[in-house]
Amino acid sequence: MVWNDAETIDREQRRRRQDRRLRDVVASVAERVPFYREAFADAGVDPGEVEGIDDLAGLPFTSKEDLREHYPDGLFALPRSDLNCLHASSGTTGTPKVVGYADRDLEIWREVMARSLVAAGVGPEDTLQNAYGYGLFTGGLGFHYGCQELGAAVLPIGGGNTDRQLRFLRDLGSEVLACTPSYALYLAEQGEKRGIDVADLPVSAVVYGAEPCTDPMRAAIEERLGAAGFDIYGLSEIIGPGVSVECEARDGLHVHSDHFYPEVIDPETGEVLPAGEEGELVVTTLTKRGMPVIRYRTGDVTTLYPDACDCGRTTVRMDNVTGRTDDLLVVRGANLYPSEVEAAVLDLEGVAPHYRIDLYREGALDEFEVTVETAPGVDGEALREQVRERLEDRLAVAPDAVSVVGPGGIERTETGKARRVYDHREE
Ligand code: DLL
Repeated sequence: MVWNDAETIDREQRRRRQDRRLRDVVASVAERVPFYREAFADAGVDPGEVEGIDDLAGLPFTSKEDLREHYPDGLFALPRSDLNCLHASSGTTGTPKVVGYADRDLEIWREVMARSLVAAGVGPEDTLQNAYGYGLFTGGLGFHYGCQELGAAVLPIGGGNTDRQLRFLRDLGSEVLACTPSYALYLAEQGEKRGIDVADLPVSAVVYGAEPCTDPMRAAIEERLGAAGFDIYGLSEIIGPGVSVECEARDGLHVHSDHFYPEVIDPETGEVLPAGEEGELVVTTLTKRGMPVIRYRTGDVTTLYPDACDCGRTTVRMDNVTGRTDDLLVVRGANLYPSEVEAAVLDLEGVAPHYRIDLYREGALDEFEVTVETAPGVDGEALREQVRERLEDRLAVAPDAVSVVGPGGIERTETGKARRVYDHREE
């Protein structure tokens, strides 16, 4: 099932659409946004000469810092009177990023979210328990709009309040749960603790996103909730949730590329990488009006696959995002991504899909500690040795300490995004 023809059209036809839309958006930001006018001039780009996607690589990037520098609304292409809604990032890692939506942008959001829900097998007859946070975060309202467009019933419960979540999952019998992967696992654990047979609930699909989900985490969600997991990706700067989503083949996320054009670049050189190579995802909004962005550097690491999918969609697919370029930790001079720790230990039998990394500074030296959690009934001491060996084997820098804690020993995140890294070095 697909929501609309734009997902299955011939690639050439889509390409012509993308070319036309790119010309329009470039002309529009050059006219309306001083930041882009200057950026194009600095890069020697004449907006009138941009004919289509083939010219994209010559356009300058937009970064997170650009948004922050022009806080709150310096990148808006429309006056506030023509906007319909504003969202913002939490600002926990610096100045918030504010984004603005025109009426037409909200229509696009509804459309891509309806497409995404249909890809995950959700239908108008279903009820979706929406456990993403409402408010400035785009997760709650993005899913809400998608359900309304599709005609599915949405329960706008929002994040947290686990007792109430479990109660409604049981009493309303919702077929779909939408939340972060870490919260899906937390709900499963809490349900089990309260003697609720979570796998027996009617939930048959979990649409998870907003943070990375490793394969072992996905397997745990699917097994414990007795449901299929569908990864959905997005970011506020582009639209919110609904940039890409897995279909029933669950073999990569289909990018809604008639609205959001993806490229993958080498984060060091900025060169565009060929399909199949991993790098930083860069996205251009082709149809947004309130705050279009050209070549936005997402910081997310992925790979693009243009080959056909069994589901019939002809849109390009991306790998699930397991890390960000700015996640890079430098420990005693060696480079380390948290996802490497994850990949090294989470597939060991007996390790639960929860871990944390702590970094301290002892004098001039960095100290690096990893804590993992055991599944119930596992001998922690024996596992600790296995974990240590794995990490020493696979990482560029060996941990100074490895700790193993029992089930529930690693703090869970009830609302918002899970945190894995605690860097105490600047404290
Ligand atoms: O997290 C939008 C969203 C809400 C997506 C609900 C999916 C579901 P932001 O708060 O702006 O927007 O955070 C965007 O979160 O750049 C990624 O680093 C990360 N992220 C989002 N989805 C995924 C995913 C929302 N499926 C940032 N897998 C992005 C991994 C994800 N990381």
